[in-house]
Amino acid sequence: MTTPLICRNFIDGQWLNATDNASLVSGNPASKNEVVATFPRSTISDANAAVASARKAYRSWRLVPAPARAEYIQRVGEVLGKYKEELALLISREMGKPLTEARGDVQEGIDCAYYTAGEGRRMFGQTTPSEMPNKFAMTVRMPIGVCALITPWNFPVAIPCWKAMPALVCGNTVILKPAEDTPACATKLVEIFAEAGLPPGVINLLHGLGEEAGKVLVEHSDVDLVSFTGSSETGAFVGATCGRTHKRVCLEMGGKNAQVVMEDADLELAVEGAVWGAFGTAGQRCTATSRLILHRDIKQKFTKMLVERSQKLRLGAGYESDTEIGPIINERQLQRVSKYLDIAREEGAEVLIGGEIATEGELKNGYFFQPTILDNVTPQMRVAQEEIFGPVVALIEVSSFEEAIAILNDTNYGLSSSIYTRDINRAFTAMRDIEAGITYINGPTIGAEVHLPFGGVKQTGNGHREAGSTALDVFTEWKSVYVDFSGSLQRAQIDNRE
Ligand code: UN1
Repeated sequence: MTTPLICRNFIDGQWLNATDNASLVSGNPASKNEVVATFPRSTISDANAAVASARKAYRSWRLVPAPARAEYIQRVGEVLGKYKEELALLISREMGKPLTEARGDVQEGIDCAYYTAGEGRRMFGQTTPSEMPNKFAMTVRMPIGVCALITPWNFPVAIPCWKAMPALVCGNTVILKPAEDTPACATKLVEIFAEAGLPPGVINLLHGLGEEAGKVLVEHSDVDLVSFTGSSETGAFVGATCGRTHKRVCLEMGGKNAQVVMEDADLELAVEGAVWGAFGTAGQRCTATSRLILHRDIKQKFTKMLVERSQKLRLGAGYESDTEIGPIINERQLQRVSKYLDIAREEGAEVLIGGEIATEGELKNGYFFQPTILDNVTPQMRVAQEEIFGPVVALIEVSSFEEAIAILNDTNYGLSSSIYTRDINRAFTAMRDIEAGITYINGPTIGAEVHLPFGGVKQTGNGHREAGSTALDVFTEWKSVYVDFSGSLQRAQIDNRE
């Protein structure tokens, strides 16, 4: 056990406690009694101060040339690289994921920095002919203003990076409100932004509870945009509030991602993909595989191979070298996963392996859930429809490709998807017919890269895509500019006709 870290808010370049000094604690999910950090329980006045700081900084930041703003982000990438190992260890301790995955989380932030820095010298608009003589027409991207970024605990570095970096390169200022479970990761990340030399107020950090600090930001009249990743329930509140207050809003919510395995698939590869997709990060990814749609001809063989592989997975603290599956983030989530197992049993699913909270040896000190495979699941069962966010995967048998795609699509969500097949025609049909923001062919449902759009259809999101060049569409608005150099009044739609 180490001494708890003391985290503070970062407002206008100052590290501050909450105005009334109230604080909260974050823990180590692999060791229930260990406090990792204390952090401010921000009040309304802290939130107001963060918004005022971002508003003030916006006046000058928007005028810094985009390539110069991008150079700050480039430096954030370099500084992140310097602290990669330290930050990965902290992620493992506070969030729980195995070190290799934690390093990937930081690397995703670094990749995002370098990719986004490049956008500072692109951010292309268009020039287009005018319908009038001696008139010039073009489009330019404009920053939006003050952006509140509300981020989850499962990717405590990558997700704040892929929101903050494009927001900043586009000329906005930001207030990061990180999840209550991972305040130390967010603090270290913002320290890194500060070390890279960002001017005061350009990035602010506001800790606290979602229903307090987060809610103030979402309702605040001086916040122009909210970018939220998290549960569908909170997303509905964020979306409705932003609708009422006319804010720009980008929502990234749940998934019920499926991997299809056809009868012609490379089964070894498909099993490997399923294990990683379903149990990586203990299933706590929006992109996690929570349904395996299996062709009946291979189902028995595939299931046997999957069970054998999954039984060998080693659970443990993320920072222990042989750990493959880390803990669930907290007691509430652990109970939620457990409750879904009760539901699965009531609905008639068969638990092939797992199904219980793991308590052997050291595991009882943390929030561990056994990797779980549910068989005999029918498409309409709750465990086949609702996001569980744990190491639980449901097996669904199908008799044809068409049935597989129909079942894959039959959910309210549409984030990630995957199909294993060697048939090129099926692969292309799947690419066309699957309703999801991301489709993998012969790869698992997880593994998105930062330079491609990230997001989903249906109730997963509200039509935006983060990452890639599409992040610019979230964090800018278009302005159409007309320059008339004719020296006379030229009326569009009227004076261009005889
Ligand atoms: C998430 O699950 O919230 O594709 C993000 C992946 C990661 C990002 C996941 N690169 O699984």
